[in-house]
Amino acid sequence: MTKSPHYTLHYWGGIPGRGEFVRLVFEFTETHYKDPKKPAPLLSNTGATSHPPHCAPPILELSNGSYISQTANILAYLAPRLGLDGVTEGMSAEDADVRRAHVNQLVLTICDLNDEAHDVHHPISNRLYYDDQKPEAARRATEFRSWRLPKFLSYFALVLRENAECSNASGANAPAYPRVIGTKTTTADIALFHVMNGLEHAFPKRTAALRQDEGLAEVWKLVDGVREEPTLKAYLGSKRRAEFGQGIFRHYPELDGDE
Ligand SMILES: N[C@@H](CCC(=O)N[C@@H](CS)C(=O)NCC(=O)O)C(=O)O
Repeated sequence: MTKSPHYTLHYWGGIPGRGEFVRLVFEFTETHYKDPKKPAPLLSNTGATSHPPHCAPPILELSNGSYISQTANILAYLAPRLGLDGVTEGMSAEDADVRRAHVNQLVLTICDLNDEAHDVHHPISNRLYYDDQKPEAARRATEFRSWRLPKFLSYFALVLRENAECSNASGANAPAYPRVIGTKTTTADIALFHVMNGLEHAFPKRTAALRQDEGLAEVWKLVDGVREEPTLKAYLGSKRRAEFGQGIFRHYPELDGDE
């Protein structure tokens, strides 16, 4: 009998952070994983992980003792194994490859948005405290709220509107809420939910205003649909879910505003 794979997620404790993209994928699919929250011994140390060493967490440890890092790369590895790559029965190998690449393209774009949200409160350096870069953070926040965030959300709304496979699906095949690609949940849908959830925490006024924008309605339908998925709902209400706190998505009222 072949043993089912087991996974250990190595990420900092106390915040959801980038580890949460991976955690949500495991939680959604009810995949067992360990989460020891002590990544430091694995960093830049081939003795602990074999080649190549890892620059920063999240790092995923696989059943065979290999380790992989970079959030989007981890999701690209897990997506086909957990049925979250958008590939459907009967697709040619070539079409399946393209589908996986498209899912990864969207995940990478979501990671870009994640990084920009982080850089609002740390525009100069991660090594400095927020208090040491407040004027720069205020300028960055204005740019983010007024330009970058609407640009990203308009892009994702476009992706959702243009997903004809999903909007044309009818009857039993019609999904209850939009998906970014195809009709089945992919890692990109889960990642988009996570970033939007973080943005709602960090920028409650700006995201509330953007909820009123009819052109972005599809994005919020996806966010609210993923949030209600039974396995994720149970996880989000559990003690395993860390608070956003002092992580990537921080709420500083002075950086928020409705425009
Ligand atoms: N592009 C990487 C970024 C990884 C990253 O910045 N990890 C953070 C935690 S969320 C970290 O610990 N960084 C330490 C560092 O960059 O020195 C990814 O998506 O995994």
